[in-house]
Amino acid sequence: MKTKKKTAIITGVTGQDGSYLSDLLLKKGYKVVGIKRRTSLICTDRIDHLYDNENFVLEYGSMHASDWMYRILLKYKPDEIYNLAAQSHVRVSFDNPVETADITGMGTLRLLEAIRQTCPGAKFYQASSSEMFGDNPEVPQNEKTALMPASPYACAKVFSHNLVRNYRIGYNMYACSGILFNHESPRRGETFVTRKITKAAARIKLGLQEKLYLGNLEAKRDWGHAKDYVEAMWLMLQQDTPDDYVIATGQTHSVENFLYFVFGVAGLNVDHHVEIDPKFFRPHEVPLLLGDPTKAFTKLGWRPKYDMVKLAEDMYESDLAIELARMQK
Ligand code: F7E
Repeated sequence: MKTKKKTAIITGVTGQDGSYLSDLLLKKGYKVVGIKRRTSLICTDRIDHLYDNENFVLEYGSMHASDWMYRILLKYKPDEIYNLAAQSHVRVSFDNPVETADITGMGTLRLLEAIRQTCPGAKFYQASSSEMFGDNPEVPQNEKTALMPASPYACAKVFSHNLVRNYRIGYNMYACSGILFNHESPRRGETFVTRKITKAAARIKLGLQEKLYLGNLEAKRDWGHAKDYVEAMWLMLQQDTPDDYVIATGQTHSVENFLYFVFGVAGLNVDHHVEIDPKFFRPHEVPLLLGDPTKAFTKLGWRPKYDMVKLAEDMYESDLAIELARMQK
């Protein structure tokens, strides 16, 4: 007997995680409905390779509104919904706190409420974040660590995180939060610090750029590869009961370490090319993130394949190839 193809809805499908999750679910035989907000400039680079895939559909929708949510949920009757849409840049959230709270916080409430009213049996994944631990000095951080958000972005993520628990208990919905620590890749946005460093190193190496300006080099992050982390998202929705999980590598490195490692791989001298610019500092910094993924290891059987070194090499090699290809055009 032929089993019915599963349907998944992914908000934020044009982002790093949305694109890797689409790749993964399509490979597993899902139909994927990707939601993107309308922009006058086309920004679908990360999913352009899926354009001809008959199991991949794009629909418009903004987290500021909910009319489309009811329409799309009734139209596709999804088995799984992954809420990856957000204003996800922490520094930007200090400048645009209201917009961030509306997309990253209220957007989740709009979606949960639309699911509750149209398809309460669907499984829901929420992209929670290690930023929610904020400046809590307790390490390593696990699912029980107190949340002390240190930015409008993190406050909005805490709001969403609490809602997931509320809908799970209050309405018996299958709703999970993945508390994902920083995850990067060659598809990472260019203003996040890892990609900023690997892209600049490639451009400096090729003589296309002289200087790289950075902010706080002392901050420490637990960096993993986004490709590994989307597998954890999927695993969370395949369990018998819904729950929240920390997804991390269990290793932490400073921004300075990451910078020296990448410049070392490129054969570049940090002192010649890197300068500190106060505009990249944050009003309230998160100094140290280090995750304890024991629960995900034991309950989901999840393991990351990449550590910081493999991740940084992957990103630098990709940026070098991109810049070389641009030069040859
Ligand atoms: O900053 C420091 C900065 O912007 C990392 C998002 O995906 O992960 C991400 O949030 C650290 C911070 O990521 C620059 O002060 C120094 O301490 O790469 P980032 P983030 O803020 O940790 C979490 C898990 C999320 O959920 C978020 O959505 O690097 N830093 N110099 C800098 N950061 C940036 N962006 N640019 C600099 O020049």
